[in-house]
Amino acid sequence: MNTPTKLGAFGLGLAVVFTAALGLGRTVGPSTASDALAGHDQHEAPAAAAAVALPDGLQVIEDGYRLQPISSGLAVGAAKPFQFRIVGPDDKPVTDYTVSHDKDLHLIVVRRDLSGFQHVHPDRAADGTWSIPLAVAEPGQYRVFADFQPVGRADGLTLGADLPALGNYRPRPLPPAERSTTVDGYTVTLAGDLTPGGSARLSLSVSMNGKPVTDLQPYLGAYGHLVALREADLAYLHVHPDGEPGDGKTKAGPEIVFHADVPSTGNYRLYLDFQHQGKVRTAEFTATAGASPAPATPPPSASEHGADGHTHG
Ligand SMILES: [Cu+2]
Repeated sequence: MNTPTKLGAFGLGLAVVFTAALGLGRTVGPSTASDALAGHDQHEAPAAAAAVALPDGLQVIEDGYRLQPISSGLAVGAAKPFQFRIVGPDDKPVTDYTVSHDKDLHLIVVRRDLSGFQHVHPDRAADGTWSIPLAVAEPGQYRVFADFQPVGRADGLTLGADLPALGNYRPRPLPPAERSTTVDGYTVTLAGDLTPGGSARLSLSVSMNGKPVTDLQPYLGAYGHLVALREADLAYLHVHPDGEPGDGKTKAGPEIVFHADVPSTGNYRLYLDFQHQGKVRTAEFTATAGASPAPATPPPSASEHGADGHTHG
């Protein structure tokens, strides 16, 4: 074995030990993110630390609770009833829920490319079957998230399942990161940065025709509801609003403040639901935590065009 190889192997060994130490620190040591989660969700047992490390929304079953779709897919264009159950550890549909953000259960529907976001509230039948008329605009592979808290649990769960909407799926690239976006004549501006492995304070300001909107209406117990999903695996971030309507300090706009626990570097898509003049609208942003990851699809390069030209010419 020559010297450079030995050094290389030694370096690799060091890297492995260092990574393992980091991993241990993340699991055992309280990070800012898990602190915030523990404080908010009342995780009490040390055994729960490992569960906290895994972001929400990546599993169809967690702690014995399963998201069980009854519908085999989603309807494109015209709405059809979408039905599902939450089945508990006792193998029975869950019928007792703790209200969170004004509802027993929040259903998020989004295509795998992070387009076509919907945040809806199904109705529950006595037997525990959830149902809502639902349509998506375009075919593709979709992810549905059920965000709920069963009675008897100190914290909420977000379970996710993939469902198809039949047709020709043409995924769209993630829109570039931006600080400002518009929806129905409203301009929403984002301040604050996603912090990998930490809790980020995000402020979203709503204006219309250049004037700050100061009469936002409470929606789901807050002046805004924010959902944040990680690009590629659609991990569902834990986000909570800063203050609530009627607490004497939270204003009805133009600024809505959230705290988001960000599990890693990468691109995220943020969806802000806010209500004004009786209507709920959704403003969407792409935001990057940490250094910008390399683009998934490199733009066509001159050499590729050259090669193509050579083949055909
Ligand atoms: Cu909801």
